Amino acid sequence: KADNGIAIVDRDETGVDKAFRADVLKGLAQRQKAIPARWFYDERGSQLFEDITKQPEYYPTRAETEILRDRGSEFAELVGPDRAVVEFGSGSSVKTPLLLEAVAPGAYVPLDISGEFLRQSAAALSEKFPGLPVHPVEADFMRKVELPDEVEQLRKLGFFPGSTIGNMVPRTAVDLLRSMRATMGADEGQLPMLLIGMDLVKDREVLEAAYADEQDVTAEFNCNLLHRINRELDGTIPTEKFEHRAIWNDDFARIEMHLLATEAVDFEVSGKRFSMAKGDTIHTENSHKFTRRSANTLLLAGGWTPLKRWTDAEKRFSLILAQA
Ligand code: AVI
Repeated sequence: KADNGIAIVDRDETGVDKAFRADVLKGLAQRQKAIPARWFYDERGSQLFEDITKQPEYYPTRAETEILRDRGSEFAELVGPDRAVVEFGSGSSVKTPLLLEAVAPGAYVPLDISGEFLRQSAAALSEKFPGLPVHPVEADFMRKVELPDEVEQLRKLGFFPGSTIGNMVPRTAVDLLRSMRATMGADEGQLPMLLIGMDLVKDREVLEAAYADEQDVTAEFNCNLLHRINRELDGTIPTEKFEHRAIWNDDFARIEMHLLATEAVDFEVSGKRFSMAKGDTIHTENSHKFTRRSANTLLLAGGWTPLKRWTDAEKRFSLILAQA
């Protein structure tokens, strides 16, 4: 981290991302192998995620967009005009404009760890909303972020769509919700609001299909992690001996993605040897799903009081407005 809090990718002398290597080596050494989902998103992974959102089985993006499109006037009434919209993540080209059109903000502040994504989406947004001050901040929003002086006097509305909160275990999700409060000045007496997307518990078949589409785009997204490890960390993983699995874990109310070894395999990563028996898996992602009550409980644990909740017509996905 630089003094100003900006996250910088820390590479060794050969250009390897040290945090990626540390997470992979630690995760592969565990009995239940596991690699954090954040490492899916290299250039190819980000493109594959975009493709996933267009698959017929993957309903969350369409359902959330429907709510943003249909309920804008209701958000606007509760939120009021001239807020600084603070987006946690660099924004989607479809969802962000829908929110900004609805709430008539005084400024837009996207926060993202990747300066590249941030600059691209901030430029596209400025073009679409010529009168709107846009202040991108390159930072890790899992911690408190200093917002630009220009928005200090404006009331804040946090925006965290996509049910990305569901990719975190509850302990991490609560830490993030508390960091959001701190970033938006809740501890200094401001009363920020938060509009957050949370996917809903539903039939196992619907959920498992959303994470195992017919076209195998999600399978490719999952397997891309193995290709990334081989390419960036000198890996020898026999990728053709792994299969994608998406399984509903009912105890923890989450879809788990795994990479399953279809036969016994031995491989190296960064000079370290690993072996897996047939049927062993690498756990690559959790995607928690919520009920009205579990969503509210998580928000309350993170310091946010839910005010109002909207769902799409088929009740698959929820957007919740909360107050610090
Ligand atoms: C980014 N995140 C909310 C997606 C999800 O649904 O959990 C990531 C994803 N993984 C597989 N498909 C989509």
